[in-house]
Amino acid sequence: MALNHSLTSCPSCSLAKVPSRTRTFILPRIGNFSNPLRCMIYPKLAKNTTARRSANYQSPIWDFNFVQSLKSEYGEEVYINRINKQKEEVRLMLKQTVDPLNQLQLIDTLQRLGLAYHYEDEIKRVLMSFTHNIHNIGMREDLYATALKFRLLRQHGYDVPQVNAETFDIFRDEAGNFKKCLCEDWEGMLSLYEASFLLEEGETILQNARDFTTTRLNKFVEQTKDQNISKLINHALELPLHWRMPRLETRWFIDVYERKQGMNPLLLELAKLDFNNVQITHQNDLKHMSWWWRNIGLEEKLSFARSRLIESFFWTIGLISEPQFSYCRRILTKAIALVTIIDDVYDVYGTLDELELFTDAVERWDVNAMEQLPDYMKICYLSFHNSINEIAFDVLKEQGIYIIPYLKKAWADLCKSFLLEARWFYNGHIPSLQEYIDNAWISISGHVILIHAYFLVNSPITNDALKCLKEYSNIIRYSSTIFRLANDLGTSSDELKRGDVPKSIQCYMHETGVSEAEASYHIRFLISEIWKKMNNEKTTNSPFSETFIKIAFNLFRMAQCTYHQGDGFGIVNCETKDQVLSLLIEPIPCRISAM
Ligand code: 0FV
Ligand code: MN
Ligand code: MN
Ligand code: MN
Ligand code: MN
Repeated sequence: MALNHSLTSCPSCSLAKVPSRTRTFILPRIGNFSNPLRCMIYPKLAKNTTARRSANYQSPIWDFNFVQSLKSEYGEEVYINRINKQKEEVRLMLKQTVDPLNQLQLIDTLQRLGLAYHYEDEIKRVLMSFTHNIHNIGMREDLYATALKFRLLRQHGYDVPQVNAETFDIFRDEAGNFKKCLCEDWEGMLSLYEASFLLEEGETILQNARDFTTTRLNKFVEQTKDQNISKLINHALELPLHWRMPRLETRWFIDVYERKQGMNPLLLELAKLDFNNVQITHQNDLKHMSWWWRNIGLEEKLSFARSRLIESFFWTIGLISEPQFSYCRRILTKAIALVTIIDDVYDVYGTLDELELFTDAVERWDVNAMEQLPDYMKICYLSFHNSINEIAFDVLKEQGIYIIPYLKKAWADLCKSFLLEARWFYNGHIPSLQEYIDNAWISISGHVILIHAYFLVNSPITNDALKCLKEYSNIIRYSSTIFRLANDLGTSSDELKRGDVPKSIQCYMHETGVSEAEASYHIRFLISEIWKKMNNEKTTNSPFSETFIKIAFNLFRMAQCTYHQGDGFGIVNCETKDQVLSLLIEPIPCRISAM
């Protein structure tokens, strides 16, 4: 079955007179990876004289001793007691708030302050009441309230229609345009802007809302003299809430909330204390993983490759930050750190002969297959093989489920896709964008991360979900594809310089003759189109748990966060460093008020 979806053409590229066949973007095809690539084992291994590429990656900036020395006072009993007491006060507040708009605002604030995970059931109950019309009286003409309600309901998986007497119709004129008189209501515009990013495919009213509010908010920012308002709007225009890494957004919002008029000091203090408390759990996870990384020794043995333990762990915070998911974070850190090393083996260091052998060994999942590998690959293979088998052992022991076939398939598909890229590189082949994406949505490793995550989030494992995992169902394909495209936007210029396959931008330029700027625009356009398909996955029946779906969404958010200003993963002295500091290293100063 092919998943062909014609998309509206990218405005930039249609201007550039791209032949019409290239305007149809086809998402990754199912079935590509069920036929194993034939592995040709070359008889001779590379000689010592092999010329190898180098990526000149920087050494890690966070050292083992520094990580082990992390300490925070916010785990002391006095803080924990305070959190527990305040948590219950807020629970009561949630129960006693009855005004619909206040309810919505409280939920939004709790989410943005990173506190919503304490109140999942309560929040569900309140939102459920908003699906009954009776509850909405009085809010219909308030753009801010209407858009906020729409966003929260969609965020929580309710399939609220875009066209509906109670949603946005009232704000549009007879011609269907949003009314000009809305423009002065910046809070309403901002609320509609954020809501519009939950649009699904074909929802033109929301697409119009997005274009309209983007233009108007940009104008508003130019004119306003209020620094605080500009700051809020600029932050939203830079990246919408729905696209942001949740934990970073929490850290940012706590500061914003502190300066907000009419803020609730109880919520503020709880947010800070809870942030600091969760940070301690993250620090412990990190210390644990830093021991593992040191013991496994790949940083020393494979010095050509990126050693990115902290950055890998930071990624897992982006995927799932709640304290109860330590085990999931730890295992995903292993997967990401190992993918990174293996990616460098394929992209930078290995010869084609060696890569064929390595791919064969992973497909066979057999330590005997190691014998043919050069020494540097032996250590890489065995540490990888042992680490992944250990994960499977834990799941077998704890849950009684044998997951090797799933893990093995995910890693073998990954290595086969790496190998295909290496072959393209050595043959000088420049694929079409479609041919490239059919492979590259796998080579970005999103499916590896998601498949591991599925078995680690403690939701019941079901046959339906297993089937979807095996077939790489839509949600896995979409989030991996946008992860890939975002990575290409941030990393391909360096990759090309060091020698690597052409990435999406270059494939598209080669195929259509457009400029680099136009090709980048087209790739951004594709990302936002696929994101609409992702949104649809949230509101359709899915065999996956909410937690798993959240991780799949966060995969893209993390990619956005990592690559929107370049290669935030490979390059160590960049924005990621400050983000690591603010989430993992520095607590939020907080003196607790009188008890
Ligand atoms: C991306 O690096 C990267 F590090 C990968 C695929 C490993 C997994 C990493 C994360 C989840 C952050 P690079 O740009 O070299 O990847 P490609 O696929 O372009 O070689
Ligand atoms: Mn690479
Ligand atoms: Mn690669
Ligand atoms: Mn890349
Ligand atoms: Mn839907």
